[in-house]
Amino acid sequence: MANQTDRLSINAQRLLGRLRTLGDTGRDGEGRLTRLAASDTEKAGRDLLAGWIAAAGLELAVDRIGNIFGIWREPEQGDAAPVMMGSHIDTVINAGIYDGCYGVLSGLEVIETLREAGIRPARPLVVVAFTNEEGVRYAPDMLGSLAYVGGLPLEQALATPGVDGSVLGEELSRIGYAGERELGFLRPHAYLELHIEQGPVLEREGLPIGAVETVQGISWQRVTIEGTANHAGTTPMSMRQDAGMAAARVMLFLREHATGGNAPTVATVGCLELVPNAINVIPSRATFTVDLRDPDEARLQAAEAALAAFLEHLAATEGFVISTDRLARFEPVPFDQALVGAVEQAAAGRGLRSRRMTSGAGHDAQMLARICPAAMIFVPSQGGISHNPREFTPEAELVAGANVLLDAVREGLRPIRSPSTP
Ligand code: HGY
Ligand code: MN
Ligand code: MN
Repeated sequence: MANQTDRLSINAQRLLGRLRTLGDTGRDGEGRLTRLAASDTEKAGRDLLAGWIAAAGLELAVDRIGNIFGIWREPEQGDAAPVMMGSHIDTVINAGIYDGCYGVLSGLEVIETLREAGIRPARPLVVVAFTNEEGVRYAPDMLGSLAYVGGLPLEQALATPGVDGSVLGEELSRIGYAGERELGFLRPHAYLELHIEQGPVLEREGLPIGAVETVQGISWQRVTIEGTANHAGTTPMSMRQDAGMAAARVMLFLREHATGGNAPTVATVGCLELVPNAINVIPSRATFTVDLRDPDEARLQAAEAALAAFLEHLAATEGFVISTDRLARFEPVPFDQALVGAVEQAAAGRGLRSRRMTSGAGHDAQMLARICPAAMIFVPSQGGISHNPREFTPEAELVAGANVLLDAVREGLRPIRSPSTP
């Protein structure tokens, strides 16, 4: 095994420079970064990535749902299944620069590093950026990778309506990323995703690497509560059917349910709209989203059932008309134990301590796990902050994570021939 000095490592400045450049793509007049799926700002990010893929000498491919691939395949590899690395470059609203982008750019960096070192892996290597991982504009999240693995029919994926009244397939055509390649045109030998943790665990334990072995379950739904508009001044409290107050009671119910026991259940109401949204009118309608998550499927189902019962109670006792729409539902996903072990070994090989852990966030890897061995590598998030412009990971930790990805991929690839490099 190579010692630390002559061990092959990624080009840190190239990776960090690209992270900054992509991180500056899609900022508004106040400097806020937002690259929602298939938007003009995301197109700018896609164009930048496609340029780097082409400049690296890889085959650039785009599939029917807009997933972007950089493929390194040498003739002697024949039709061997590739090792795939990737994540996403779409962001939430007013985002940080690392979520998703770090994994895509590190995958590209690993490929360029191996090519420049003259190392010819036994398998093709592929880097991918999946469409609409965040799910902010189009639900569900991880839509591009879900469609890729056959979890969502292409026509249904393309017809997905956006929160802004757009349609995903039309937007992909408009920005020039409705590609030709069929979904699933590459069936990976394995998939490895490097990502920031987006939570507090690694930093709290002083660990540089997380070997992710599961992703918790996710339940997204939209709730609509219909009440009765009335005058804010003249209507006695006993005569109101206030949809806004009903929504507030649902939020408090969710908070109590999630914090009541010592379970790791989490509940979030991230979107809320009141109609008619006027200062002196009792809201006739409240529409809001509920994001429930739990690493245990039975507990997640129990949380969904408790919410449904509370909504029924509200309707029965106060006469509200309440409806719900399912937006996303993914059970907890276990990753491939051998691949998780390869991550731990790659970290140890660099003298880096690691721990096995569950991902609180959803990731494309949980979809790829349906068709091939998949696992993830985490690096710490400062203060556990993410989905926030204050998202930050120190450069040394970013570089360490990318080198662990390099070694984990390399371990899995018997070189056909390699020069004197170790
Ligand atoms: O919602 C998530 O966990 C991810 O950021 N899409
Ligand atoms: Mn992400
Ligand atoms: Mn995210």
